[in-house]
Amino acid sequence: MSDEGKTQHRPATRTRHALAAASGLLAGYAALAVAELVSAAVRPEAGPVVAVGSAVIDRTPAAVKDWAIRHFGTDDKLVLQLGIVAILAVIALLLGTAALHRRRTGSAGVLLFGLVGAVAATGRPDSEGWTDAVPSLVGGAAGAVLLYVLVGRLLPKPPAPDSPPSGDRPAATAGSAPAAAAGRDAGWDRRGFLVAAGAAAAASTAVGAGGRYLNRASGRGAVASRDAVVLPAPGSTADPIPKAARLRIPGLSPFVTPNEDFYRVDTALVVPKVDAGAWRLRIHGKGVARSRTFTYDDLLHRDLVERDITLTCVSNEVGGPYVGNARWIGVRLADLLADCGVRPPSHGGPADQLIARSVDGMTLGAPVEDVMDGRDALLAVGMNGEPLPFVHGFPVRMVVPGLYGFVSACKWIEDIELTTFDSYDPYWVKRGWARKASVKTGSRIDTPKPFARPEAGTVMVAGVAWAQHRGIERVEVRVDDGPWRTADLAAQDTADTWRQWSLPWRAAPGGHTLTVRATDRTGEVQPEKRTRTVPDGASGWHSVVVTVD
Ligand SMILES: Nc1nc2c(c(=O)[nH]1)N[C@H]1C(S)=C(S)[C@@H](COP(=O)(O)O)O[C@H]1N2
Ligand SMILES: [Mo]
Repeated sequence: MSDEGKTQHRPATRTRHALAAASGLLAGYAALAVAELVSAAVRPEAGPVVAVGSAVIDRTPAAVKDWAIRHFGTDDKLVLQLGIVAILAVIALLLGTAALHRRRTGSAGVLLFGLVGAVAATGRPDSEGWTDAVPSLVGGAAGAVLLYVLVGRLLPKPPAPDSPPSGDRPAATAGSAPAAAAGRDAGWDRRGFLVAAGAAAAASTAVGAGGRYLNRASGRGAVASRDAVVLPAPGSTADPIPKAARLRIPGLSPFVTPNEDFYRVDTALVVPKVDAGAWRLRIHGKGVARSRTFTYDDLLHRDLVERDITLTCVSNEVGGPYVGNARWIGVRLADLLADCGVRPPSHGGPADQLIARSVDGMTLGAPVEDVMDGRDALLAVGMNGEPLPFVHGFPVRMVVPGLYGFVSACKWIEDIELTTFDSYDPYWVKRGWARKASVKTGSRIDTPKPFARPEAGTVMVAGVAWAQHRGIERVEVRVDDGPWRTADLAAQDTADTWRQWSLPWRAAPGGHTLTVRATDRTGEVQPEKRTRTVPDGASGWHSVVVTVD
C-alpha cells in the first residue's frame, strides 16, 4: 500500500469507526426503547434497567447499601439507574466498533445483553415467570437487528459490474491496491446510513415515549382505587396531641411529619401500584389454626384504631434523617392473628417469627411475641388522615412500635407467614443485618445546623429524641466539654412517639461543639460509643459544630 493510499484511507476510517460506535449507541437506545414499550404489555418491573438494577440491589451487601444511602440518600435509586445506563452506553459503543469488523459478533453482543436483562428480570423474587424475560429479549433482538443494518451501510457497496469508472480516476488503476483502499471507504453508503440512523433514532424515541406513557397508565386502576377510598372513622381514636407536645422553634422538625416529608427507604425501583380492590392478605403457616385471606374491605370493616407512632430506619446514622412520626389508622395485627388461632410463644405458640411478604417480593421478619404483647402493632391503611401514599405502602403496610422498619414495617404487604427464626431468614438478614432489632434510643440536634454561624447571645438549641415503646425520660445537652444540662422536654404524646426538646444557650463568640444525649424511661442513658448501622442500628451521641459570631 502506498503512502498516498494510507493518507486517503485514514480520515475516512476514523469517520466510519465513529459512526459504527454511534450505531452501537443507537442500537442500545433502540433496545431500551423497545423493551420499555414491551414492558408496558408485561409489567413495568420487567424492563431491563429496572430488572438489572433490582438484581444489583438484591446482591448488595449491607455495608455497600449503607454507603450508598449515606452518600446518595434517597437519590440512591436514581444514581444506580444512571450508572447502569452509563455502563450500557460504554458497552454499546464498544459493540458498535466491533461490529464494523465482525458484524454478527456485534449483533450477538447486543442480544447477549438482552439475555442478561431477561435473566435478571426472571430471577427477581417477585418475578411472575418467563413473561418477565420478554421485554429484554425483544429489546435485545431489535437492537441487534438495527446494529446489523446500520453497520451494513458503513461497508463498501459491492461494485456494480457495469458501473462506469469514476471520472477523476484512470480506469487502469481501479484494481490497484491504493485505489481499492480508497474505494472501500469511498464506497460506503453515507446517505443510506444517515437516513437509516435518523429514522431509527426518531422511531426509538417515539417507541420509548409510548412505552413510558403506557407504563404510567398501567397504574391508573390502582390510583383510581386509592382515590375512591373513604377511611371509616376509627373506633379507637388517638388522644389529641397535647399542645405542649408541639414546640414551635424555627429549624425544629415538626412533631407530626407531613407525608411529603416522611423519609422513604425501600428496594423498589418501580413503586408498586396495587389496586385495593384486587388486594388480598393471606395469613398462614406454623400454628395458624385457621388460615385466612382478607380483602381491603374486610380490614376497613374491622375495628380500626388510630395511633401516633414514630418509625425509624436501621440505616439511620447518628444525626440522620430516616426517622419520622405519623398518625396511623389501621387494624391491630394481634387481633387478626388471634382470629386465625395464632398464639404467641409465651402462650405455647410454635412460631416465634412472623414473616411479612410484599407484592415486590420483600420479606421482613418480626418476633411474634413483640407483635402480640399488647403494643399497637398495626396493619395500617391510613397515614396522617389519608389512605397510605403509594410510596409508603398503599393499600396496606405493617407498623410496629419499637421495632426498626426492616424487621416490621412491610409496605405493600400481601402475605403473613408464621414460622421460626431457626428455619427462615428474611431479605435483610440474608444480607448481614440482625434477626431482631428493637429501636435504639436516639436523639438529634435539628437546630442550629452543622457549621451554622449564629450571633452571640441566646441561641435556641432544639431537636427530637426517640425510644419507641419505652419513652423518653430526659434529654441533656453539653457545650464543648462543659457539664450536661437538662433540656426542656416537650410533653410526651405517647411512649411510641418521639419528643421534641429545646435548650436556650447563652452563646459566646468562637467555635463550639454541641452534643446531645437522651435517657429512656427504663433509665438507660444513650451510650456514647459510636457503632455503625450494620447490623442492628447506629449508636452514639449526635454533635454539631457551630461558630458563634
Ligand atoms: N416492601 C417493602 N417494605 C419495606 C421496605 C422495602 O424495601 N420493601 N423497607 C423497610 C424499611 S428498611 C423501612 S425503614 C421502612 C420505611 O418505610 P417508609 O419508606 O414508609 O418510611 O419500610 C420497610 N418496609
Ligand atoms: Mo430501614
